Order: sequence, then structure tokens, then C-alpha cells
Amino acid sequence: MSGNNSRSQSRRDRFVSRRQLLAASGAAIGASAFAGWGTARSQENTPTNETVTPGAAVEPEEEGGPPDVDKDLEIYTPRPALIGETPGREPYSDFITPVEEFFVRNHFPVPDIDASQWTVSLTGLSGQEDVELSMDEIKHSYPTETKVVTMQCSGNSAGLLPEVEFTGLGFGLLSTTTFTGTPVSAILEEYDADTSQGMWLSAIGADSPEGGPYYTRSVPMEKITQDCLLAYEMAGRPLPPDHGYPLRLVVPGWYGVNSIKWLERMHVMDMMVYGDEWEQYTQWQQDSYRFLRQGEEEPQDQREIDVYDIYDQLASDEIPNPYSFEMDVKSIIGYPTGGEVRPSPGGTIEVIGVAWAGDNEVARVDVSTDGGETWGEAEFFGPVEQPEAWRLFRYVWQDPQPGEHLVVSRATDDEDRNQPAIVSQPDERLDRITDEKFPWNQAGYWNNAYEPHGVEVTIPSD
Ligand SMILES: Nc1nc2c(c(=O)[nH]1)N[C@H]1C(S)=C(S)[C@@H](COP(=O)(O)O)O[C@H]1N2
Ligand SMILES: [Mo]
Repeated sequence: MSGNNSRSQSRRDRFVSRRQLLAASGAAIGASAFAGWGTARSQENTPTNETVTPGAAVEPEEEGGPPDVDKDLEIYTPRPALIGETPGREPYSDFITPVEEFFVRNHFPVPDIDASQWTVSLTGLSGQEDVELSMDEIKHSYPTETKVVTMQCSGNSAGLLPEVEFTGLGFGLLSTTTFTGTPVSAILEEYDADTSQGMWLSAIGADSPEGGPYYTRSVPMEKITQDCLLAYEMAGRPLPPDHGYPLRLVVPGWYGVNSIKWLERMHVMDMMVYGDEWEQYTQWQQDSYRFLRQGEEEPQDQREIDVYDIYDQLASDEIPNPYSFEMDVKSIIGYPTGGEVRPSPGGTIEVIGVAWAGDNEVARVDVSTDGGETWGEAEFFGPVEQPEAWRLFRYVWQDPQPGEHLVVSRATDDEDRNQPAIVSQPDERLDRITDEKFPWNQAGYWNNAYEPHGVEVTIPSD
């Protein structure tokens, strides 16, 4: 679709056609909820979301607009649907990743949004009208929280697996920042949404093409009410366009895919997006971001599941093809960055890195300077522990000898689960995470093996 075409399509057309689409599929989902949503959007005097010209240059606005951030990333897929990694290894020896270097994973061009006109719909409220939340209400009518959050894409480190969809991808789809926003629970409470066990919140982004499929993720209410935010700031400034301006969902400790950017709608439901009635919404929940063994053609769709980290899903007999929810334990070395390094005058080298474990805590990190033969325990340092962020660790390498060394880190979570040492081969059809191996899957998702099998360090002899 050319930019001109989409620009000339009026907002009204856009929402009328979306309403028609929804009405056509509405029978089984409660047509009233959908009709209400569509109708509100097509009324002339209602603030209307405006999404124009995918890929258009985003002009920084005078006040309250998105900041003009000069992204500095290692490009994996260029714009308009940008995938860019945090550059190099150094950012993994600091607690906060600079916004310029915070990774970007976009499936579509960045939508150009006017925050002053933007509303987020809240639908699926039983026996109640749908709600249109303005940015002003979201920012000023509820408590405000700031959380340090480590975000990682499901495809991070996929390039370490042979023959995967995301071949060549490094370990840089991983960054940490502060997000500021409104706890989702405060809004759901205000509107009496059913947040009981077994309920889900489906979040929809505004970046998908007209007519769908819509970029949508369903997150269980038990997670939503625990610690999720509707974030409008990142690192103390409005969200940059690439990161979801003006508003995104932030699901701490879970894979980035769940943290819907350019949030347009939240729908309360008693299952995930599933089945024919949600056909235009299921692609990123039921089709992609699933665990597929060698030779498996498609994943088995499920209405709901009740364990969320990849480790537990793989161990469960009830989840044949795990979903991209909670992250497992993993670590990365930030220093030495590789290549030549000289010991300090005292004759030591400080190995520094980061470790995280989804909703679990990191219990310990061990470091090996001989490729995994022998290990020594690292110590944590840096800011007081933040439940949703990685932890910095340091290990003092005593008396490093000249020559080449393979430095490896291995984190363990508070359930005593370790990072696996290597990845399995496709034809092993391994379907659990063990201490030895991470199971190969077609896309290469969720690889938490030693990363990336260590850093090669050379110590000169003079
Ligand atoms: N609307 C929307 N939300 C989205 C995405 C997207 O393409 N569209 N990508 C998701 C994925 S896969 C990841 S890993 C994170 C990346 O967030 P970031 O680009 O701010 O790092 O956003 C998630 N939210
Ligand atoms: Mo992702």
C-alpha cells in the first residue's frame, strides 16, 4: 500500500471498515461490545485515533510530542519494519541501556500518532458500555509508577541455533530502561473489569494494516494485575515513536512480544484470542511466537494455559507448542568485550555482566574462564535489586595467563534452574530445557544457553 493511498483514506473510512469487519465476525463474541467500539470511533465529534502513512517521517512536536531520538543500533532488518539490536557487548556491563541503544523490534512501519487526540478503548466489560480512555485520563487520574524493566525479544540469540528462521540474529535484542506509567490494575478496577483467575486481557496495537491481521497479544489477568503498566514514558521522557508513542503496555519479566506498542484497545475476555471469531487477531498469539519442533507444520491452538514460563510450558504435557510468555534464566557478559585485554596493575581482570530470570529471581551466577571446565561464583553489584530488571554481576579473574581463553557465564534462578550449556540439534527433537541443552525450535525462540558460548579473550604476553 502506498503512503498516498493510506493518507487519503479518511479516519472515518478506516474505522467504518474496521467496524464492518468486526460486525461480520461479531456473532460469537458479543456483537454489542464490538459495535459500541466501532460506533464510538465513527462519530464525528468523538476524539478519534489517527494513524496515517506508515513509514512517514515523524516530526517531533513542540510540547508533549515524541522525543527525537537518534537510534544507534545494529540493523538486522532495515526500516520500515525495523529490527535493530543493541550494539556490541559493552551495554551489558551497565544497568541502564541508553535510549539510543535500546533495541527495536517492529513488525510494521511506525504509526504517526497525535497524542492529544489519542484514545485507548477498553472493551469486554460485562453489562457496561465500552470506555474510551484519553491520554489525559490515563496520565492524571490514577497512580503513577516507575519500574526498571529488562526487555528481551523471543528471537534474541536465535542466531546461535542452526537452520532457524532468525538466522544470524545476535544477542542484542535485550535492553533495560525505566518505564513510567499507570498500573493496568488501577484502570481495570475503576471500570469494574473482571480480573479474576482465568480471565485475560487482549491488547491491540495501532500499527497493523487496515483490515488486519491486528497485532494482538493476550496476557492472563493474574500477570496483568500483578505488575503490568500502561507506560507513556521511557527513561523519564515521552516514549520515542519506535517504542510505542504515546502509550504501550509493559509486561515486565515476559518476552517483549507481550508489551504491545502504540496501544489502541484492551479487551477483557475469558480466554486468549482464539478461534474463528478472533481470526483477524490470532496471528501473533496462536501462529507465530510458538514452539515448533522439526517437521511440525503448525502449532496447536489453545484457549488458555495456566503455566507461563518456557521451562514449565515445555515440561507440561498439556502444552504441545509453548507460547511466548515468561522469560527463563539467562546471563550475558558485558566485559571483557572480546579480543585483547590486559590485566590490571594488580594482575586481575574483572568480568562483568547481567543476569535475569523473568518473574523469578536470579539466585547466583557462576563464571568460567576456561570454557566451562571450572567455575567460580560471581557477586552481584549495582543498584538495589529491582524485581523486573537484570542484575549486574562481577567476577574477579585472578592471575589470568597469557593466551586465549573462553569466558562463560551461567546463571541459576531461585528454583535452582540453570542456563543450559548448548543448543540441541534439530533432529534430536528435544522438548525440554535441561542443564545440558536448550531445545531447537523452528524460529529459534527463547534460547537461554550460555551466551554465546562465551567470549574469546586474548591476554598478551608482554
Ligand atoms: N504494536 C506492536 N507492539 C509490539 C511489536 C510490534 O511490532 N507492534 N513488537 C513486539 C516485540 S516482538 C517486541 S520484542 C517488543 C520490542 O519493544 P521495543 O521495540 O521497544 O524494544 O515490542 C513488542 N510490541
Ligand atoms: Mo519480540
